[in-house]
Amino acid sequence: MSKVAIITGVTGQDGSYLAEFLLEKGYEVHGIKRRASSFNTDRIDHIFEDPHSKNPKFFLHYGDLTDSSNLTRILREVEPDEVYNLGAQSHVAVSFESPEYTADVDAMGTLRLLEAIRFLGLEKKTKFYQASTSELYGLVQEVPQKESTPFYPRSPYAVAKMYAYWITVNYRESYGIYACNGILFNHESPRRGETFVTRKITRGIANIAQGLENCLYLGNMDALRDWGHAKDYVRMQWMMLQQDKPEDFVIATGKQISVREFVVMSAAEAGIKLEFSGEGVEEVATVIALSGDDAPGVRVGDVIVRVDPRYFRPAEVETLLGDPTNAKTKLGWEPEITVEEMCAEMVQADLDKAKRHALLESHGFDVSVAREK
Ligand code: NDP
Ligand code: GDR
Repeated sequence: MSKVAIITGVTGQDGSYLAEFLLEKGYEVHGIKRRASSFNTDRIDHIFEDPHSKNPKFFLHYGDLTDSSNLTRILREVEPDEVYNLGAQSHVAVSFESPEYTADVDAMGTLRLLEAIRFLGLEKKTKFYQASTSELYGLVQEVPQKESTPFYPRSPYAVAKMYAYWITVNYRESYGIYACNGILFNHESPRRGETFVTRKITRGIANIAQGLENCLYLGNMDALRDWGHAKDYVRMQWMMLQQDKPEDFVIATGKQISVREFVVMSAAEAGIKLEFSGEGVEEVATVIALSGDDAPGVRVGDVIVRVDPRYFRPAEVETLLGDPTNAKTKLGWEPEITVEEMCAEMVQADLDKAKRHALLESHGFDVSVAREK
């Protein structure tokens, strides 16, 4: 009998990689997707199976983390062996704009799922993974951050995730549910949402290189992050549910770079050498050399990166650096993809898209490039 898993947030970056991973392991996978006014399944379209096909292994259910009756019904129908709670309003900056909604989805949504497990008497059957976050460390109290480092959340998102973290621990201790937190540091991929900084950068550089945009506007370029690849991190989510006892783990690479360094790395991958000058809101990046043929849209001397204070946050998390020793020693987990390899993969994927757009445009087709509003 194959194991059965439910993934909330299956249409997101991690959900899509995790669904692929579990299907390859022979799981029956049930994803919960939100109703949207347009298609929102592009990250999972390639693994979607026609429900009329023989022995389908991948199923989608409409649902929402704000709706307990819906979550309880799906859990009752599916009776999963494992639940991966990846669904969230996951954008830190947006959480300042929509704090109440973020709390409802990210904090109460987690409680709703745990309560559904309890209400249905699935405490002994269903293992639960909570997508916790390095944002819990916020104003960091210790470097590098490990499982025992105190939390100091700095956004409505992080505060909501802190509730989710503790309610997961509480349901484990109170009801014996196999429930655990993966405290994941930032992880990226070509499937990363377009408004998170890495993808904003790789996509912006690719569009500028191909002449589709002129300038990339960013916020705090001094921010330091420990960036890994989502594929490595979803493997770890699964590993955490295969242990004898539930435990919380930090997942990170143990290395950090700044947003500015990520910009330079991304531009270099497109054959653009950049130099930063100026300070604060006056800081800019200028093209000082070009190589290869990926950037016909720019010339030496062009200013292609500027600061826009619109992207500053009311309270910032300046630096995050994780210590994944526990995951390495207890679970044998190691990240396999470096930040350089990940950046190269993301830039190449965005260049492919930008080149297709540029080609269509050069043949007179009207193609608009979606931008952050
Ligand atoms: P994404 O933003 O790519 O995906 C979030 C998913 O949650 C999407 O499928 C989204 O649906 C869904 N979702 C949003 N609101 C609701 C709701 N009300 N009900 C049900 N589903 C909802 O995030 P990631 O894949 O990057 O992250 C996965 C999880 O891990 C999130 O919980 C995030 O907070 C957490 N995390 C992420 C890290 C990272 O660096 N990526 C690091 C640490 C933690 P839709 O597609 O319709 O928008
Ligand atoms: P983060 O990721 O807030 O760490 O949350 P994000 O990529 O949004 O920001 C990283 C850092 O870059 C700075 N920054 C900008 N960020 C965005 N989005 N846009 C900009 O223009 C910009 N300029 C500079 C930010 O200020 C920040 O310091 C991500 C999410 O996936 C969370 O869900 C997850 O929990 C954490 O990672 C770990």
